[in-house]
Amino acid sequence: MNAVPQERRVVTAIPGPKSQELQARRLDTVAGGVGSTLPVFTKRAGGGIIEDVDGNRLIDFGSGIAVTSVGASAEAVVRRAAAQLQDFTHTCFMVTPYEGYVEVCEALAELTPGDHAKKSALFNSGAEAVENAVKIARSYTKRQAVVVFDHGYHGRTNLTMGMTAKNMPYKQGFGPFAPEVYRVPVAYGYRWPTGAENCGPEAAAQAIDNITKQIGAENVAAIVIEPVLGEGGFIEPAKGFLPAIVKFANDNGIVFVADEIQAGFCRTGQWFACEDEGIVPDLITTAKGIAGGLPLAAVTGRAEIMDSVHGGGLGGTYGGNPVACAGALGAIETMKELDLNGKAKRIEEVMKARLTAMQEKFPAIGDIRGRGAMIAIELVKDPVTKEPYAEAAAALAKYCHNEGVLVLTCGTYGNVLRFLPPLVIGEDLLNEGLDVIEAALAQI
Ligand code: PLZ
Repeated sequence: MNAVPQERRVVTAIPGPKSQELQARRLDTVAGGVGSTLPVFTKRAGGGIIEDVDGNRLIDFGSGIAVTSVGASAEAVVRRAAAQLQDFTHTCFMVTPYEGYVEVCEALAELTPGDHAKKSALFNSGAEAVENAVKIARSYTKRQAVVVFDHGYHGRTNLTMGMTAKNMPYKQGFGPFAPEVYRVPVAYGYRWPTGAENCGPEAAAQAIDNITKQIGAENVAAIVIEPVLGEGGFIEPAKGFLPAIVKFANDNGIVFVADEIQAGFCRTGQWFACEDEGIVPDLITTAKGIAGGLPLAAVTGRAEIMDSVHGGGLGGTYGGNPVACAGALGAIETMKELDLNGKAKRIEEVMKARLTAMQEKFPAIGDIRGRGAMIAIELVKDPVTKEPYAEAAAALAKYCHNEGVLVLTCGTYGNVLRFLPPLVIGEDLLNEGLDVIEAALAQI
């Protein structure tokens, strides 16, 4: 078993010579459109550490974009997936089914909010789950329009690209986009003109007004939102916004879809981020954290909505692959056994306390936000004008990378530094990563 030493170690330049050699080969053969945050090539990873081919050990504040919440080599994930590999790699659930798929759907029914009858369908990627949630909502409502939000992110396929707000790099040159996708305002408290206090109800009223006046509620099949907006900048919709949108959806026969692909599975200190305001979505999309790094995604929801689709209408060759399902069962077992919701809450406590202290020294930190192990700082040139400071986010990330701490940026304005450590990270590593971030802030 791979037991990566849980310590930061920088022994070469970042990236080191072996990574640079691999990067040169990569540039010759991998399409230029596929980027990498940091071209150090991974040798092994686990707990809170990524070890590269040059022997550097980086503190992982990215989790492969919120995927390896249980670590990148969690014992139960590896054990169950390896055992499944020995038995069979694939039959295709649509040809001859297997138990693992059913067990994952049972776990999803148990863990997702609400005590109504639920059913699930499994897929390979987050984007595929979102696409299928829209298919299911359209089939159920016999309507076409899909409502999404400013700063939302839902994927890179044609439909989900159209549902995603940000043009560069996701959409530029890739149109035309699917029709019947409409974008409305979201409750972004930090940047709401009349202040965060008023933001929830005001933004909900604006969104609902746009829907009723510009689309017509009776034409809307689904409202799709991330309960904490991820790629758009870790925006927690201001209090009151989500419940108002859910009520509007319920009152108008619209399917409310929570895209929990990034925020779900213990990441925010709850099984699902929408639980924070007691929201029970009609459909939930999951991926990323669900399977400890193996590709799996799901749509879970009210049985009558899920079952409105004709037999054979949902599927895909690999959807719910048996190895990925085994990995998911291992990841869920780990989340329960190690109380990773509790761990995520503790990570929030440590991070927010340290970041709040840093904000007093460094006015570039305009906002600190997020929940659990989904925490970010928004960087601004001036705390009054709140002018986005993307250069600072890039410079901070570069400093951290050179010092052996892997951090990611995000946000519509590219000015958000986000922290997504594996939930199993040791508190010493967490604090050491924060020390490096503090040193980086002192440099800019
Ligand atoms: N919905 C909320 O966060 C994926 C994308 C990174 P896939 N986010 C990371 C990138 O640059 O491609 C995501 C998400 C939410 C949907 C998706 C899409 O999930 O598994 O990447 O298709």
